[in-house]
Amino acid sequence: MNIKNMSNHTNYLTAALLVAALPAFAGDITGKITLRGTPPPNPEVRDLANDANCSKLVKEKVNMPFYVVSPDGALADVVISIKGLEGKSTGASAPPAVLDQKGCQYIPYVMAIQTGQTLLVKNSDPLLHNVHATPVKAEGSKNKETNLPQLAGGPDLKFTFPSAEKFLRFKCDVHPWMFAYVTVVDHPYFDVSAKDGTFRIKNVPPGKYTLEASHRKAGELTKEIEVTDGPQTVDFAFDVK
Ligand SMILES: [Cu+2]
Repeated sequence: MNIKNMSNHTNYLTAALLVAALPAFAGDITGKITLRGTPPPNPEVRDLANDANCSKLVKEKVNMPFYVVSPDGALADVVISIKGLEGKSTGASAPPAVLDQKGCQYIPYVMAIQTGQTLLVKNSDPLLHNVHATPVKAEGSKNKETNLPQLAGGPDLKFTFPSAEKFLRFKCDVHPWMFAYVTVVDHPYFDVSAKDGTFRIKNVPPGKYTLEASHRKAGELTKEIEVTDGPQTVDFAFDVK
């Protein structure tokens, strides 16, 4: 072996060792959202109970889901999202998200999608709904107001939103109590807290970020985080507002 070959061999070895020593490329963030204090009672949707058609579909009492809290204080419908990863949307190739209309209510009440991701709105009711997306007219936002009737058994409606927006409101122009809030995020690193308050954001690239938790009524909380190799837990506790 001459000197030149020996040198090449050493370089290969060094490269292999470097690759092995690199940290994993992503970390998972999990956590739980809780609410301190007793929220005001969710108001009953009397208009639904009084509607001749909708009342046939829903037998139980319906309340506006302003605060969805479990007995142990777990808070649902909180959007948890990382700031600083804007521009990394994979929405165009992501599977569609689904917003259903069932029992004259939007299900889910709060959800989050990516910019460019297809949102399918379904009508599972045997009656007409009118799906009305009402983005705020913010400077620089390309999100468009859209208003579409959807007959019973009609095909799914498709929506996409090019700009990030928090709690973009959907309403129904036939049933004035029907609302849904769709947060649009410009990357895939977000989640919405489940009924047990938990959330999971997967495969976050390493870095220092602000993690933001937003609830329609309780407001916003932020925490500074650093994502490195492996999982970490970040919890948020809201106060009743
Ligand atoms: Cu409706």
